[in-house]
Amino acid sequence: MPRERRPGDEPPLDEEFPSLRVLSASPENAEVASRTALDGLLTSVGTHYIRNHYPTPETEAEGWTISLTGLLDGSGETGPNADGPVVEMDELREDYPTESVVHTMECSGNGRAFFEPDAEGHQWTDGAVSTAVWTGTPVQALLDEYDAPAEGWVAVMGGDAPEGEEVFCRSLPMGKVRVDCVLAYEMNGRPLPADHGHPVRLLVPGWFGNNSVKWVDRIHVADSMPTGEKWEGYTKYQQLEYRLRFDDDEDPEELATVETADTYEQMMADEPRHAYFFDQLPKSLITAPADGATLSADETVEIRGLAWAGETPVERVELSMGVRKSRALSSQSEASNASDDGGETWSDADLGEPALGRYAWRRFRAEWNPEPGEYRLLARATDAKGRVQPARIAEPDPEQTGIAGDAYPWNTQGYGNNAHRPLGVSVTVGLDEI
Ligand SMILES: Nc1nc2c(c(=O)[nH]1)N[C@H]1C(S)=C(S)[C@@H](COP(=O)(O)O)O[C@H]1N2
Ligand SMILES: [Mo]
Repeated sequence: MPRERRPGDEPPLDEEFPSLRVLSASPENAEVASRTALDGLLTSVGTHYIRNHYPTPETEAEGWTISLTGLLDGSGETGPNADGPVVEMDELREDYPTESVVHTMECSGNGRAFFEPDAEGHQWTDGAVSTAVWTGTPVQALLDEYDAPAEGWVAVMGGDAPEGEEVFCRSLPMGKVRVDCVLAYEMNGRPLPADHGHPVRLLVPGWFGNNSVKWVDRIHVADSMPTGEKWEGYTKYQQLEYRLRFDDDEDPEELATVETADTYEQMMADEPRHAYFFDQLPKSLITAPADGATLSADETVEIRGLAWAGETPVERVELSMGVRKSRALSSQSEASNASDDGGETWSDADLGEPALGRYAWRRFRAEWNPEPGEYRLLARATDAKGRVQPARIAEPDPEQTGIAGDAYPWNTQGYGNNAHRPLGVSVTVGLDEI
């Protein structure tokens, strides 16, 4: 049964999840330790990354309820103390339709470790991304049952904050929620494990993990996001965290309506404000060969990996095999100009079918017959909107608020890094023969 894992508990987090690299044992934060473990379309429950702001709470499905407040069931919009109808877990499972969605979930802090200078927060590298099958009740069905308005915001709250701490509350536009969001009570066909939100979590397909609230105990519907003094204790994780910010001292404006809320894309096109991390950005990972591998020069090498872009289909993955040292280079004169770190020439990889739906990553692969040498392999994804992974992270520059000059904007909290260069792998092919 789900339980609270207290510091000093046995087994420790790293023994319970040997495929994960633990960044903090309490609250539980752990990323997939090796890309080899991601080399497939689905991630097992024990390999899925975990990201918590507070320790995993002790919860039971029996007796768990979700309160519905705000513009539901004909009641008016109210504040944090509003009363409303409650839905029990049994009702959610039995009285509503059931839907499953395969979702590649990435933490918006994934890749923070590559920011220079450092960005504050856990130093996730490349393993805060995973893909699972999530099953539950479409939120739309619940909204209809309780006569929710057609527009506005749905604020979803987690039951994990200890007394006096900020509630993990996320606001989602009604449009998104009605289309595809699910109140999930199963992960990969089994009841939700404690660390992933037992007994029920919100699942926001294609959007960054921070939107998928775990341990949901309240849903509040209103014309605007919960903001301002009235909602003290509920605004931090929407208004201060998970937004693109360039200066810690600056208080971002509380952009409360659907019209005024920035998404990262609107911001790129528009005047810079403080985009919320909603939809995921295009990104790719080479999962084979492994970083640091030594390969035989006599065999064809299969390069494999995964690419995702949130709600948008991935349309193309390109590979670059940079030559750092090769037989050709070493036998040439110095005039032949040193090595190439990758990124100078690109060729298309073969894309796998989007077999698990539009919110799941796609596989890519390519065959490669290198001569002996040392190489740096890079992958770069492009999506159907024409968004391409940039090469690197920019220097801190408050003027650069979007992707420009092939660089991702440095930001104080280190969110959303989808630059391809830090994610490359280095391999040696038949070194002895050089
Ligand atoms: N209630 C609650 N929900 C939460 C969080 C949290 O700390 N509390 N973390 C969020 C973040 S930042 C991410 S990336 C995902 C991670 O989900 P997972 O632990 O199942 O991988 O959960 C989200 N939902
Ligand atoms: Mo996250």
